[in-house]
Amino acid sequence: MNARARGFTLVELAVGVTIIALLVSSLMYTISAQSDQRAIEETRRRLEQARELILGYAAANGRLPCPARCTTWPTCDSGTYATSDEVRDPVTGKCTGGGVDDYYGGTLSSGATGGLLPAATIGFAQTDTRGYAVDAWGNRIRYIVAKTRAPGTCGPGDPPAANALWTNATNLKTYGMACQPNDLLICKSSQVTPAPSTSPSSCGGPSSPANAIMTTSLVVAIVFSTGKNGSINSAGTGADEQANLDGAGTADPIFVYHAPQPTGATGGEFDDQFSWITVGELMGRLVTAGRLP
Ligand SMILES: [Ca+2]
Ligand SMILES: [Ca+2]
Repeated sequence: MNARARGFTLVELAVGVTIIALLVSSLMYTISAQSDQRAIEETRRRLEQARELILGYAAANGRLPCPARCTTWPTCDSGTYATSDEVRDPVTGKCTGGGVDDYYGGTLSSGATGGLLPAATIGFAQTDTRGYAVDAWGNRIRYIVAKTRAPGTCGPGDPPAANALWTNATNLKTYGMACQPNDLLICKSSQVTPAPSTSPSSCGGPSSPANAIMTTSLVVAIVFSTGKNGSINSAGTGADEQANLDGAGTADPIFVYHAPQPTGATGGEFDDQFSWITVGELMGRLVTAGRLP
């Protein structure tokens, strides 16, 4: 009996093992890609649901909710804000909070307020153990709400810019449907010349194609997920993602949204997912609910 007849040679075994390894890794890759895609779709669904719940809350209460906040990351189990209720001054209607900070929730440099989706206030079901709304990766969903009006848009009796408008039912009713917001910018890229700026408020870049998706006069609220690469206080490492969670002391109301892209693309890796509410949608819902005019 020669060697060949007794079984496989080492070379044959190696080829066999390599083929099996390739099959397994391609299967694993497919499963992982499918699982990523499912999480992206689930997060998209949660953001849409959050948008609907916010609009439903507005219809019932005549105003937008304020963000929830947290002072003790990552648990949020102590401190002033240990729940996912909105944080709001009941007298002025202002969304209250500390300094210029969008990690934990606070005032952005425009006066708009960033923070976490107020899950308890709007009745959002997918939460972590502390009751905060989360995306499909378990990261807390962010919520930003405009504060003031574009000068003169409310017509006669234009309220002072310092007053809360979108989170104050009385002011919204008094000043009415012509009011336009003046805080939140959604841009296509952070990597343009001139750069996006809050003063004057502009997404910068060339005029054509414009770098703005939504200008300050259109958006009253933004809900977003920091995506798979997000963490407790980071939207990711890409420059465009970092525009969405600038961080303690530097938070500005400029946001960037576009299709996902890998590391190395202009603007860096990007996987944040967005949803927003325009002033037209809000006013339409308030009219339908009999809150306005
Ligand atoms: Ca991200
Ligand atoms: Ca920003």
